[in-house]
Amino acid sequence: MSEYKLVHGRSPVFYKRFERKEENQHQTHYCPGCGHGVTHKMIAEALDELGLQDRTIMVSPVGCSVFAYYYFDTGNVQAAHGRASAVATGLKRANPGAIVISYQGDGDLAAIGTAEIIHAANRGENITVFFLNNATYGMTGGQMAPTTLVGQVSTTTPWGRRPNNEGGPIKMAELISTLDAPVYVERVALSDSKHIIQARRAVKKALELQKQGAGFTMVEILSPCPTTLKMEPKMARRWVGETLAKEFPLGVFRDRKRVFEPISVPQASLAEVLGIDGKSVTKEEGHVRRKHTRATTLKIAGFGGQGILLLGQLIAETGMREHMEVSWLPSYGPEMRSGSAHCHVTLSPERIGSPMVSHPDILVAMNEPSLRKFGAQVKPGGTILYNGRSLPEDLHFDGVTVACVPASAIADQIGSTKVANIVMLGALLEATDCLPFTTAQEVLSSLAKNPELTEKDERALEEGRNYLDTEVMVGAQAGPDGCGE
Ligand SMILES: Cc1ncc(C[n+]2csc(CCOP(=O)(O)OP(=O)(O)O)c2C)c(N)n1
Repeated sequence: MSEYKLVHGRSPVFYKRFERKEENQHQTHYCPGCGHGVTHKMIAEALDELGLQDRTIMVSPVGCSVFAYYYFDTGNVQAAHGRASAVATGLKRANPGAIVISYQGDGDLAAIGTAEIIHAANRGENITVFFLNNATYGMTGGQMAPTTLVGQVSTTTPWGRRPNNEGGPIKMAELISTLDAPVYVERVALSDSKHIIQARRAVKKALELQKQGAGFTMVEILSPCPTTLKMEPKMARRWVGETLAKEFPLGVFRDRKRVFEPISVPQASLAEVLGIDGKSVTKEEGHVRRKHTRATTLKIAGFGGQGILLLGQLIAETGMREHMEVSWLPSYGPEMRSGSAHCHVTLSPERIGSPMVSHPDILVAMNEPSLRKFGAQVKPGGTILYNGRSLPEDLHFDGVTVACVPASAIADQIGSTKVANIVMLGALLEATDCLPFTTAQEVLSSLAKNPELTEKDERALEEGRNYLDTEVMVGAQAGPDGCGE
């Protein structure tokens, strides 16, 4: 009897066990006959054959492609709808040794993410894009996609797509290959075994080119979505070959060497531009780094026009000059003035994972609505600075230190309501000791443009600090100051 060898098995690039409910463990998220499963397999096998698993980062955006992170035992990053190629750009630039894959559907890549893909391709980012074109919005139940065929019925074109109303199908492979930078663009189809073998070759080639640092590569994969087509899997495959591939011809649209050499920015020149010395900072070098052993998080909130975002930037800049890792995340309404505005700031001795601050150590509330909205979020032992002479009668915050500073009134006395945020900065530095006062003074004077306002800023910083003595601290408990010790 001849010996049998197992030739088909689960690729080691897939997790051994998928994160699914127990009763669904035997199946994937994908519908029977869906092209995503086949494409996953091709990518996993190619990564394995090229020995790239440990260097790979998959970017999964919104759509059925999002499920990729349940299957690939590689690095995984989930991106907002359409933003995968922009996120992949950042990942690749920060980790040039990584193999970065942007895995996108047609709604994602050719509708909401059109700008991102065009510009990533035009810059010649050294990433690989696998573009799954199933001519529909699969995940949301079959709305028209940019690649839906003329006459094709979808939930948003029940009469069939009409080019004079909805435009015609967008041919991304052709469009991308009009740009100078892409090195490899091919369209393949999952219509039958012969074409799947061709698709497999294209997938592997694109990854191999990325491994060589060749430049931007994209494979458009025509794929069946039996569920939205309301067809048996076999029929859906045939439809891909006989109907979809007629509108989207298969073939290689670009296969050539890079026309632009990749730019490499020497660290020194970047450092010069940013006005920093370019050396990495050791823990011993930073005074504050040694003092703080954990991150200090702040939320600064008020209304537009109060300098809320600027106050956050000043704090972040001061932290930066103290050799700390910093982040600043603004959030504001569409109105420039009077709408609500807040920002999240983190000062940390270590790299910062996320700039979001849900429970701050310190809240600066420049108006009453902000105090009501964010006050309860402050961590126990933290600090609230409130722009007012006293707290509203119905508000009490247990376990936190509250400092009421009439920053707007003080600013008015100085001669400009605009400097209320700087009064608060002075008070904040005094109340929490989280950054040195002298460094904040330096930051203020280095940003100075208008001498009259500069003088007011300096006074405001000083008066904010002086105002804050122990008498205005309500509910203070000795010790915690909201800063990492
Ligand atoms: C910003 C945003 N807009 C819209 C949606 C809703 N949405 C979820 S999936 C999807 C369509 C995805 O279609 P496609 O990229 O073709 O992927 P498929 O599911 O067909 O693989 C949409 C519109 C969303 N999640 N986020």
